Amino acid sequence: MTNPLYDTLFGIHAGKITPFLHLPDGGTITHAGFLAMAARIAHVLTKAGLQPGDRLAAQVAKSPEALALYAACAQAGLVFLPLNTAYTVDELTYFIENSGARMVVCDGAGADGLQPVADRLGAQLLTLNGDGTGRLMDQAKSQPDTYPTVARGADDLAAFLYTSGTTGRSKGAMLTQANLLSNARTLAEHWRFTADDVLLHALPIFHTHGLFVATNVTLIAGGAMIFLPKFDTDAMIEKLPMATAMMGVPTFYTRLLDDDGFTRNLVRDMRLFISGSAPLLAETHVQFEARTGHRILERYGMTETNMNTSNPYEGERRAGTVGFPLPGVDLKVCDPKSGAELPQGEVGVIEVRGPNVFQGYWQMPEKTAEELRANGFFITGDLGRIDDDGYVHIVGRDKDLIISGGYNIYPKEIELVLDAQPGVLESAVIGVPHADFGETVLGVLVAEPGATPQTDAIADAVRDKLARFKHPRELIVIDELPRNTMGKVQKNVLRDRYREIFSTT
Ligand code: MCA
Ligand code: AMP
Repeated sequence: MTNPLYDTLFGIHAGKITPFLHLPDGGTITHAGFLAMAARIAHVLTKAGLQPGDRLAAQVAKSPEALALYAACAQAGLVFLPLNTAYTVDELTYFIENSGARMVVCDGAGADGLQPVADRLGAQLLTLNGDGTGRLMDQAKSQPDTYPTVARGADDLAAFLYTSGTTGRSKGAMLTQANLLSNARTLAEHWRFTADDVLLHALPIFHTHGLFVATNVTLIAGGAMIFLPKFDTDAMIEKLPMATAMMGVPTFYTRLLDDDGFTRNLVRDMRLFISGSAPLLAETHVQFEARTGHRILERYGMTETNMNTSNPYEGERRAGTVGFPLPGVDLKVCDPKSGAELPQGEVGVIEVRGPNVFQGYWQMPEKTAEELRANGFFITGDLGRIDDDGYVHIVGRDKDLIISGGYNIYPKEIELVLDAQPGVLESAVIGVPHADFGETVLGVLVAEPGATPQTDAIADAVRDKLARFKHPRELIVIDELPRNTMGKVQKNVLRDRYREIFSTT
């Protein structure tokens, strides 16, 4: 194979006129049509001077063209760097600079803000709008429908996904072709995906879940996707009868269950519902089965590792657990301090090793060494235990992380912004339960002596700097933060104190 990722996921569909993408308006794009679109884009990228191994950063709305940009990067041997559409210019500047991206593709609406950044950092900029218009596709129109696939090896980098850290600095997780392909193969087989499957795809395509899990699994199996621009309960209810499988974050499931129009009859032809990215409440699992007769299959993964564990396809899908390590993945539960493996049943930090595990953080050898052991085990920072039957339970986190509607939010990043605001002595950002998003963000502030922090002005400052989903839903000023004898802020005390603050929303 000249380029395992492209050949295995995309090239195998050459000449097929079977539907690949079903669009909201009822139109379809065939496999062959999709590959032609990708080839035209790949020509544009190559003619722009991009070389194999160069990074291409994309902050674009979900569309067939956006997905074809991923395929084009694979075909042209580029490293694809997808970015959350909610990121602000401040956040994007860091990603572009840190990755050394040579090209940025963004929505036309964001181009004015990003052009000076791209110019300063020596990156080219093209636009791609949610409706498929923009400079990228204008240039692609006149390009040939086939492209000579650039030779790449399985160990070459295929993608960078940025993930925040406990220090507040985002890190570029480097994923190779082999990382992505091994997981795609394993999952397609484990979940029994075939060319007959039609996956209802409503996830964003800038994260592992929507891009690598949902899309790569469908591609490797030769199936099709109903490609919705975003999650919308009515659209899901309309399209579910045409689907055989769905993947979603827990919020998808709770929102569907909240709608009376979501009935057993709608899902009569479905064979599989998968949940991940955040804990699925056992209660949701039970309610879903009662409503639909389907038991949701929960799995567990990370940006750095793709998927690590899954409940079984056949056999008991156990609520409140993430199932068993996937074939080829070694998983152990270790003492957080010593790193020693703990006896089965005890709670500790989950470590994983396998062909799915990333290569490290881009240009951050120290960070990589802190989390990726020399023996190949990655320290996930998730706290878990393995029960008597071998099911893995995630019971908490050793890392300071909030997961809101499936998006990861690192409190440190927000605290750094809050701490810099006038009148703020210090801050603590915590996750509190939220009916829709699972968890949401609460900012707790302590005033400088004699000062009164202006929470509205502070909220404005946060808005300029950080993506919307990271904004504290509320800012509270208190006299002092609870601390332990070592002086460390006791976030668990704050979480307990405010756990019901959004209980009615
Ligand atoms: C949108 N908003 C959010 C979120 N999403 N705020 C907090 N958390 C969120 N997740 C903001 C909106 O900008 C909006 O702001 C307000 O909240 C309400 O928006 P709403 O219309 O209700 O939201 P939505 O647009 O319907 O989106 C909610 C969503 C979406 C459908 C749950 O967030 C989503 O698709 N999440 C999936 C994330 C995902 O793919 N994660 C996988 C990561 P305003 O108030 O200004 O209107 S990969 C991963 O974690 C690993 C590898 C794994 O295991 O999969
Ligand atoms: P990310 O860094 O965005 O890839 O998010 C990965 C994190 O999401 C993991 O480290 C877990 O904390 C969490 N996660 C993913 N899947 C699950 C799940 N099924 N149950 C609980 N947490 C999960």
